Parts: sequence; C-alpha cells; structure tokens
Amino acid sequence: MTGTATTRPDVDAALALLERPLLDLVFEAARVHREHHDPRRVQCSQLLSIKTGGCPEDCTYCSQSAHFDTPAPRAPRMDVDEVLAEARRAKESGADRFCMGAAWREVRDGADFDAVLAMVRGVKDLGLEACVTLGMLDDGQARRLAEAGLDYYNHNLDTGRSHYDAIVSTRTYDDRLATLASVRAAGVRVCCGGILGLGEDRRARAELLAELAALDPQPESVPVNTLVPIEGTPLGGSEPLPWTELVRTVAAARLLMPRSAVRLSAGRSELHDAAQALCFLAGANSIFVGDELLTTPNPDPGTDADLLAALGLEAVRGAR
Ligand code: SAM
Ligand code: DTB
Ligand code: SF4
Repeated sequence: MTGTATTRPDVDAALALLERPLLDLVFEAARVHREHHDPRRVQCSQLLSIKTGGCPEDCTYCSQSAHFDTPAPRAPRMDVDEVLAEARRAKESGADRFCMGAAWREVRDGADFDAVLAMVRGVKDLGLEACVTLGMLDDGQARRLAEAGLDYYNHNLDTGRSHYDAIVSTRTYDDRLATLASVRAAGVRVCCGGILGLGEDRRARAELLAELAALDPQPESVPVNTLVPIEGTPLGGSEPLPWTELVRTVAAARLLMPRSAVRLSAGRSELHDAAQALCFLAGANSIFVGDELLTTPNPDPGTDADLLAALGLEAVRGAR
C-alpha cells in the first residue's frame, strides 16, 4: 500500500470504543487527555479561503466542487498582500495558526504555487504558525513548502475506506495517503482527519479512526468535521448527525491518538454549548476561530470567547 501507514488499521478495536457506554468512553478519554495535554488550553486556528470554488474534484459534500450548482461564490487566487492583511487581523483577534485553503485538485508549479510559498513566508514572519491545504502534491512541492517554513499541511481522509467511493469518485484513498507520505517525508507536520455525517455507519467511522491512528507517526493534528450540508450538493439534504456520535468520535480519537491535537472543526455553529463542552472534556483541544470557515459560517468570535470563559478554557497564545 502507498502511504505512511506501517501498522494495520485495527477497525474492530476502534469500533469497540465507539460502542462503549457514552459516559464511560468520555471518562476514559478525559483521563488519557489529562495525561498528555494541559486540559485548559485550546489551540485556535483561523481559516482563509485563498482560492474559492470551481474545483475539478467531485467531493459530494463540498460547496466548491465545479460539479454542483451551489450558493458558494467563486473567487480567483488571492494576492499575497491581501492574504497577509487577513493573517494580521487573525493574529490581532487571538489566532495562533493561520490556515490557507485552496479549491485545487492538486498543486501545480508556477505563479500560483510561488504565491502560496510567499504567503507561508509572510505568515511565519508575522509570528503565526502556517498551515495550507492545497489538494494533492508531490515530494518536491512538499519540500519547497517545508523550506518556506510551513508548519502543517492539512489533507483529510474524510471517511472510512469502504465508504470513500460513495463520497468522491475523482481520486482514491491511496491518492490521499500518497500525499500524506510526501508531506511527512518533507518534515512538515500532518493535519489529517475527516467529516462525520456523510451517511456513513459506525463501522465506517471506526475505519477512518483506525486508518488515522495507523499512520506512523500519527498525525499531529486531527480535525473532526461534521458535515455542513450545502444546497445543491448530493449530500445537501443529509440527516443531521446525532451529537452523541460526534462526542463518541472525539473521545475515540483521543484514546487512539493520545498525543495528537483533536480539532472540533466544521459544524460547531449547529452544535449546542453543552455538546461542545462534552467534546472538550473528551479530549478536543483545538478549534477554528473567526466568523467564517472556508465558505460557511463559524460561531461568532464573541460567542466563542464566552463559551471558553464559561468552561474555564483558554486560547493558546503565541505560536509554538
Ligand atoms: N481542496 C483541498 C482538499 O480537498 O484537500 C483543500 C480544501 S477542502 C475544502 C478541505 C476539507 O474541508 C475537506 O477535506 C473536508 O474534510 C472539509 N470540508 C469541505 N466541505 C465540507 C463541508 N461541507 N462540511 C464539513 N467539512 C467540509
Ligand atoms: C478541515 O478539516 N476543515 C476545514 C479545514 N480543514 C480546511 C474546512 C472546513 C470547511 C467547511 C465547509 C466550508 O466552509 O466550505
Ligand atoms: Fe475540491 Fe477540496 Fe472541495 Fe473536494 S473538498 S471539491 S478537493 S475544494
């Protein structure tokens, strides 16, 4: 198999975790979380879509795929200066990592990639951690990103292998693993997770968790997104995920990847405060901050600040 996985994904063990009584699972995850992390600290990343829409991939959840007619705007690749102005604002409002996303199938060498490299250098000069998500890339491109100072590359596996073909047809699971291997080989930290609520069952969620946990080394950062249904996409009318399944997945991720940051990612706007609190207890220790994700809303920064304060949590200050 291509990729960084050197251990066999243990799907049955992950499924056994997901099927435990909810509060036993949360209790155990909270204990492990406290062994490896300061449970009061939450890492805060801010997203910016640096190239929006018109993507050739057919990801059935995504507002930016050119295959579907969605309300999301299209916008060409932003200029470096505009991006750095946004990064400055993100820093002032308390983010410690700036994540730039592009609706590309893959990175192509040339003016666009050179601009991204300049963005990474500029974000680093501001004293922020830099993350990008640009689709597939090769070893040489990953090396150039590393040389520019990139801290993290985000590239999600999205769902379990058995459910993948129902979600995306324009690439394979092994394509994703190959990009993750290039990122790892270049010495860039890996941000890799998935999306819940794509019509998958618990076993498919267990497959995803087992696959992530089998990456060696495990991803430093694991975003757990819940589907934000997008009008016009095949998954636009999906049933909402029960919040308890999200809590179970966060807890199982914490137990299977004790040292990773687990990011409570897309879907927080639809999640009530008590469910978010349970996710933080179960080991989530990172969020996206700011009004917007890439093309959809995120909770208002004031509301988030109130929630963190009410729970006795604090944002990590300054790049690590
Ligand atoms: N095009 C690149 C790629 O797919 O790797 C980067 C951008 S893509 C929008 C980044 C991630 O956002 C996807 O891998 C997916 O996990 C997540 N995502 C996209 N649309 C979403 C939605 N509607 N709800 C939740 N997560 C979503
Ligand atoms: C990730 O796992 N979640 C972020 C980030 N990586 C790039 C993106 C969430 C996108 C949610 C839908 C949207 O705003 O378009
Ligand atoms: Fe393109 Fe990424 Fe959206 Fe898939 S998830 S359609 S690759 S922007």
